[in-house]
Amino acid sequence: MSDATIKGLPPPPVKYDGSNQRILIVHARWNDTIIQSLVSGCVAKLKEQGVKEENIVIKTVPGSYELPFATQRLIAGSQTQSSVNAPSLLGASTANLVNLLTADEPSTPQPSSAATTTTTASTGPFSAAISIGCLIKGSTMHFEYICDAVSHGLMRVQLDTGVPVIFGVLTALTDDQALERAGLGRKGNKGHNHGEDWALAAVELAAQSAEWS
Ligand code: DLZ
Repeated sequence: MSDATIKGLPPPPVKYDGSNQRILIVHARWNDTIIQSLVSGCVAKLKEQGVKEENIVIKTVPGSYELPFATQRLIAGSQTQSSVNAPSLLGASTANLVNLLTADEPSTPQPSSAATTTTTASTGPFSAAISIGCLIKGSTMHFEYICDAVSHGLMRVQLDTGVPVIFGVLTALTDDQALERAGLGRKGNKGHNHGEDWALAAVELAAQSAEWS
């Protein structure tokens, strides 16, 4: 038997189709180098799975502690909007479906083209959400409290809203652990970008939960 690790996720049994999915990414801005790499890897893999660029909505919060609240509000908002404005996603012009990497901008609805519906970009329920953060242990108990709150908070959001929420939060004991999990390792091993795995999990859960419900 080789020394290779047995840990990890094998390739999915089928390739899930994300072409009709609308995916929310909410990311913290703490530990920005790592976050940027995780988000880029995640977006690239979502597109590989067929998710359209205009159906990837990215929002930011200051730190990981804010992730559960923001994720919950954004999911709930998308569900409310879609019930008010039912024929949203499929009939809407892609130009009107917000807003890749305009994270810090409020998502301003664009005027619809005459050829499409009057639906605006920001309507349509999210098929799944990916909450991304990076917690790195310091010298106090802060790390433990935030890890605990965020993991429980995000679990609660997905069970309460019925929308899959992918746990994209690195909980690293050292900078190097975090860098390796963002594909940025600096000790001769670049590691693996976990943002890619989170994208695959989101598309799979979105596809499966549509069938399970
Ligand atoms: C305060 C803080 C610390 C010390 N470390 C991190 C971290 O490693 N990763 C992260 O995402 N956020 C950190 N924060 C900020 C908190 O998550 C939060 O934004 C503040 O406590 C305000 O609620």
